[in-house]
Amino acid sequence: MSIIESHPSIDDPYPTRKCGEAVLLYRQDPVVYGGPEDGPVDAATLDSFETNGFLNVDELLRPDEVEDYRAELRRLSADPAVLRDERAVTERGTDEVRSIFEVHKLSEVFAELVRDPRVVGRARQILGSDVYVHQSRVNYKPGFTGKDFYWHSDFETWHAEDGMPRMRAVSISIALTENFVHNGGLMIMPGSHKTFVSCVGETPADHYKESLRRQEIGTPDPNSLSILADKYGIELFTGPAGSATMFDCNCMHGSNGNITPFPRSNVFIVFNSVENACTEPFSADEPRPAFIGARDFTPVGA
Ligand code: 6CS
Ligand code: FE
Repeated sequence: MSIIESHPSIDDPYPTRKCGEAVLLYRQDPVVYGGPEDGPVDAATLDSFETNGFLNVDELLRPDEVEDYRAELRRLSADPAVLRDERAVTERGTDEVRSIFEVHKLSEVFAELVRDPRVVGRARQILGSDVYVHQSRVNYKPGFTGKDFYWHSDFETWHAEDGMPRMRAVSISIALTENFVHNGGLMIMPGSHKTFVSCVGETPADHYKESLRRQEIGTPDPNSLSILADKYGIELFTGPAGSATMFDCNCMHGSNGNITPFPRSNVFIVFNSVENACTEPFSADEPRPAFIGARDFTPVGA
């Protein structure tokens, strides 16, 4: 019987990768910090976000706008300078582009999307403050070879490796291609954002070089996942290009691989409250590079 060396404390209510046994902990942070008067999200949708940890927008971007972003996606993935950059991550075993990080700095088109009130307005409303971009990426999930993203809580990684203190960050995933039931769409366990799964293991040096292709350390054990799935269920998000899902940093989520001919590409932007700026990693020797976990906390729109 392993002794649990770590337990929640005043300075770290979310210990993880500290001991040899998984532990399920209660969330100790609010989910929604703002109100219906603070932005485009109505009261019922805010209530649903508080309960489930996510909200969907059927048509966040108009079809003509989607075309602009898809053209930018193609431009970036065909630019040799981008492909040589460490911010371009290929799929394991092939040289297919899996993700390109920091797209809001690499591309003025995506920089504009970050500042769009339909996007940042929702994030400010939910987080109840000014926000900065903790991370942005495009995920290509190409047809035939697109690999999975195993179950994980983003917050677990951002807390352990980027030094994000509390749960006051939201992600938005905007579909740039149709998300069908069969081409590896986003799955979330509704309500799982209220349980923090403390993971076993220790963060290896330069963990991101491996975890961005396939994450193992920082992913929950099968028993914890079974408990969460039995308690919360699993929701799979489908929708046309231009639709979006905004979700809490601690939702348990993942997506399957894509063996269909139809790519499942999205742009993914993480907003963190300026009142929750990252400090030192809670469970890693070094913070990850700034292109993955931003160290510039300048509010969007400042
Ligand atoms: O490690 C991270 O920060 C990234 N990994 C995943 C699978 N989701 C969140 C984030 O993009
Ligand atoms: Fe994730």
